[in-house]
Amino acid sequence: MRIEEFVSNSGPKLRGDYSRARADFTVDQDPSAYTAEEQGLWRRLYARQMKILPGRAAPDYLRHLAALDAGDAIPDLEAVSRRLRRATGWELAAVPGLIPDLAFFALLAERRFPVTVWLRKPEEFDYIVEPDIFHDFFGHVPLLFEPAYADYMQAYGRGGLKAARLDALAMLARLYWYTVEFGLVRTADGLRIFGAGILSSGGEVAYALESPKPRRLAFDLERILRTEYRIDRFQDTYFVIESFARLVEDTAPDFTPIYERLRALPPIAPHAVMDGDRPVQAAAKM
Ligand code: HBI
Ligand code: FE
Repeated sequence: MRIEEFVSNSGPKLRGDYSRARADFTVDQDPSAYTAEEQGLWRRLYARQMKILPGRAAPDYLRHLAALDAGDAIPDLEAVSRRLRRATGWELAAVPGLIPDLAFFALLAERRFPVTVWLRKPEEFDYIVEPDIFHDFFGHVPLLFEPAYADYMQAYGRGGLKAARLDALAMLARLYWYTVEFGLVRTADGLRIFGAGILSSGGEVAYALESPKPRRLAFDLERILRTEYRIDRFQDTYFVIESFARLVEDTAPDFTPIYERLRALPPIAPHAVMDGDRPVQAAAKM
């Protein structure tokens, strides 16, 4: 989709500046353009998460986050890209905000992760609907340094381009939602968070692991492809993977026949209980 077309179709909902975007929707980040207020807000967001993530976030995530040393200032995306290229061959692509599905998938398929350049307003400290640089960077970037996760993200981008041709994007988007955004992983010490939507949230971190309300189900590809989600509240259901390597394996088959089969079945509501669901014991916190 052309930039002008995307901006006029999406109208006043888009809050980024698309006027300087290239045809692939990327822009240049100016790391010196953030105000002192924005730098302060970044530090407060970062510090809040660091109080709650130890013992709850996936160990791989915490290790890569610490190595990024991004707690003091909004990161320079070019500088991080240089390190990321050496680690897993990924790079970061600055974007003005939400971009069209196909542009998003095309970047992932090239191992380029889109990171929004703007930061939320102070009144959005606790909750923001659209991804900003805090969600995109803090939530998503650390695990791009993890080889198996990095491969999963590229496969997702390729799968997105294919799903678009097969008219199956609604199904595939659920996989992204329940893994990349809201996924949990089982470790020897108990459940841990790897989904960026949880990792960058002040409230959902403890809820996802410790609340008795949501269901926590073992990863099941076809169940996920059918499960609807809500974008404006804590999740009713989380899915738990065994490892990133297993996630790559479990999503490696051609989805074409799966889409065909699932198309005939009704979607599953976010809170529904189904025959065959395998609940995962929420581990006691140590
Ligand atoms: N654009 N900047 C940005 N970030 C996203 O996460 C994003 C997007 N455009 C589309 C999109 N996500 C969805 O298509 C996927 O989550 C399925
Ligand atoms: Fe995200």
